[in-house]
Amino acid sequence: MKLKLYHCPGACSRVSMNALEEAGLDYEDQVVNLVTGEQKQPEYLAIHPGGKVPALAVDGRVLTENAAIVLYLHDIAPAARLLPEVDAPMARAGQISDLMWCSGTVHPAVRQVRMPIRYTDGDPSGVQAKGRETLHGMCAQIDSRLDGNPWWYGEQWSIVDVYLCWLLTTAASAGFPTQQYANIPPLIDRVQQRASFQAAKAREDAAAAGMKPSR
Ligand SMILES: N[C@@H](CCC(=O)N[C@@H](CS)C(=O)NCC(=O)O)C(=O)O
Repeated sequence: MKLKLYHCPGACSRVSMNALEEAGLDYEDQVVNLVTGEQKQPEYLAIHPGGKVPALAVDGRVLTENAAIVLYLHDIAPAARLLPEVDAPMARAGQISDLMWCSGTVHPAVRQVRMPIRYTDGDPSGVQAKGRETLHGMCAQIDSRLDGNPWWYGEQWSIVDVYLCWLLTTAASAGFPTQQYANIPPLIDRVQQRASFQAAKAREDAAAAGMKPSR
């Protein structure tokens, strides 16, 4: 099986890359430079018509959306336990719900805080303030779930922790005060100390070194 991940260093494609590393799968990676707008060029739109990263090509067939990619990787490499082993349909649906919450609910709130200008033609400050309010509610939810638990699923690391780490560090890079929540910085540390995170980060750094500067 030939796997190729289209990604951009620092972007949410890190979640899929971390999953590939955790699963120990062999894959090629190709940078799509979001700064120069490569994602909107015809070459990339032919791969992913939505013009976003990540995209995972599997023997030439393309899968998009982090949630779908990590569920697929979990299915083809179950021993890696990207998600805790469950057999009840409700528990499996709960895991899908968690991944969809990260991608469909938390990620847009983070984007609203980081890039409010994408949501309005006018003054973005009100849009950003609303985004911050929304994100505070989500951080409170994450913080309370982590109370007394090292990971989202209690004692077991999962790709959901990696997703949360990416979301929360991205929010923090836009000045959002994630450190106000007692259980969030320790989660970020734990995720970042894991070998698969470090391998993904090293691969991103190597890819970034070869990227053309922004226009
Ligand atoms: N729901 C998608 C979100 C993908 C997404 O928004 N990717 C961003 C990077 S974090 C992107 O490619 N942005 C480029 C653009 O919007 O032009 C997923 O989880 O895969």
